[in-house]
Amino acid sequence: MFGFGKKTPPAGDATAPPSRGFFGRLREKLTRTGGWLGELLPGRAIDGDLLDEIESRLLTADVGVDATERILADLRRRVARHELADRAALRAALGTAMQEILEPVQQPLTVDSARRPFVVLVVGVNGSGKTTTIGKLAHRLKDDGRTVMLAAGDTFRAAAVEQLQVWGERNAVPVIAQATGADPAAVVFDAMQAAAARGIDVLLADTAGRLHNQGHLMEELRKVKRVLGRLDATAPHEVLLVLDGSQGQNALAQATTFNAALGVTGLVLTKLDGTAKGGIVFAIAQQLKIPVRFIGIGEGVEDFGEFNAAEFVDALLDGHTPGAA
Ligand SMILES: Nc1nc2c(ncn2[C@@H]2O[C@H](COP(=O)(O)OP(=O)(O)O)[C@@H](O)[C@H]2O)c(=O)[nH]1
Ligand SMILES: [Mg+2]
Repeated sequence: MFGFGKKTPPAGDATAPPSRGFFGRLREKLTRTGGWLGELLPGRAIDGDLLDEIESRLLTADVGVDATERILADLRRRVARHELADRAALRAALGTAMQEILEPVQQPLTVDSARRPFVVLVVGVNGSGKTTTIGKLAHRLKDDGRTVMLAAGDTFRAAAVEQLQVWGERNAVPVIAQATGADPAAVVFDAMQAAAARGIDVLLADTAGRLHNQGHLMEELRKVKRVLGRLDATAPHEVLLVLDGSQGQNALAQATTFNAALGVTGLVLTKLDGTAKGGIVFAIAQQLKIPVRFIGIGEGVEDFGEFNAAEFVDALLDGHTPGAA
């Protein structure tokens, strides 16, 4: 087993200069200048009122009732005992409580080199960012020295195939596609055979996110999954669900549905840039406990990285320095 993660910079704190790279971009894009705490804390007494404000902040960001309760329970006890005397102490305690929820789902996707091709079936509703995620992931895998092939399993819309082909050209990776309306299971089956014949390391299979109704979609995706298993009983090796993080509680509902139908093994949360609902990551971690593999914070290949609990919490709480990258 080999991870293909880049070395992530160490998690910073509010006083450290903003680091470049993905963590810097994350800070810049995840929340406004100053972060969640910067907007609340200056000059405030650390008391029950402040905790109430933090609570509504968490709920508004769609952290969810359970995760919010869990984060605040210990803080309330400690504030009542005057253990958290200053901003730094509160910041540290809050950060720790938030990280404890996310750490269990910080599990990077590892490509098992014994499986060739290693098959990633990418699923999710229309517009969640599946095709974009495949493009970003293909770029990342290639950077890591792996050979990649894409399968255009979204045969419902002509534009979907073209969009995948653009990503294929951009990354110089082959795309296996058929005409609009073709059986997605057949497309993905052919792609897996082609990938095996060419000794490709990783096959990324795109799928439709909307059919005539949800029942049809789940049926079709189950068929795709089954057909892959005929070529290699262990395939697909990852069922990667892409969720639009700006959808808040809706994303959580989608995760529940897809997981019940397909057995999701990993999540990607996209569009965490420019949303106040990024707290949904906590609700998902608390309730579903499915590994969060990657997050998307924009449309470009550089706006994509492995999920890291400490970095995510730091970026949310502290924000960034204006003008720094
Ligand atoms: N801001 C932002 N836009 C994204 C992100 N990921 C995808 N998108 C955009 O969301 C739209 C839908 O993405 P697409 O990959 O076509 O979704 P699909 O229908 O699930 O394949 C496109 O315009 C993407 O550029 C992200 O992380 N941030
Ligand atoms: Mg698509």
